[in-house]
Amino acid sequence: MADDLSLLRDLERRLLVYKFAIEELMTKLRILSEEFDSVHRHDPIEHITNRVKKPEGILEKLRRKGLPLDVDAIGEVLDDIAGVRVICPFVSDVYRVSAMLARQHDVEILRTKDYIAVPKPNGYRSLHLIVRIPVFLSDRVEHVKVEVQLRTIAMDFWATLEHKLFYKYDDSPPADFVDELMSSAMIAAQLDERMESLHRRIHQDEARQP
Ligand code: 0O2
Repeated sequence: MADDLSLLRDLERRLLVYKFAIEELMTKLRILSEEFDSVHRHDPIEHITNRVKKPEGILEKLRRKGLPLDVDAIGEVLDDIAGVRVICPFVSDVYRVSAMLARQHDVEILRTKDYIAVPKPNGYRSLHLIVRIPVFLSDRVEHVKVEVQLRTIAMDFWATLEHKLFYKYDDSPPADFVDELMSSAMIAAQLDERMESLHRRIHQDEARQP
């Protein structure tokens, strides 16, 4: 227990650099959002949330996965200590924001998981990027990993409610529950397609206007 307390304290100190990495990424995303809106009269970002994983959550995950309880190595073993979630109006915006981030020289894309192209078996859709960005401290530069989840409003609606509902089940939920979740995910995907098509038509009409 005493060991846990000192581990949690060390973790707390270690997490500061992840807060800085999130702040840097938030600034980058806000700039992209405002600049794109001003040039193209369309903001590809609806809103952004972020979180640094709590020390207790990190400890629990390390234990659950049988990973070493080494505070200095947590950045090597966990990719989601810092998390940023970008909610976009349309699916095309998800890929647009991801491409704009990838073009920045100080943003290194370490891994991409495209759960939009290939949704998870339960229907979960989102684009996940593990990025690494430099954080300039008083005496050194740290290269810090951040998990960026990009999704549409419809994908976020589904994922938020699925998370709430699923939490009640320690094991797998009943089969009819699974089917219902999957079919709601398909409805959300159809909604995304229809809204995307309206968006495309409106922009084509605007481009044709003298
Ligand atoms: P929280 O509370 O959001 O942080 P990992 O388990 O992270 O080591 P994995 O499985 O490769 O590695 O990660 P993946 O698939 O990239 O998913 C990580 C995060 O994506 C999750 O974090 C969720 O935020 C989100 N996610 C993935 N699958 C689902 C899903 O089926 N439903 C919902 N609602 N969200 C999902 P955490 O840590 O699980 O949760």
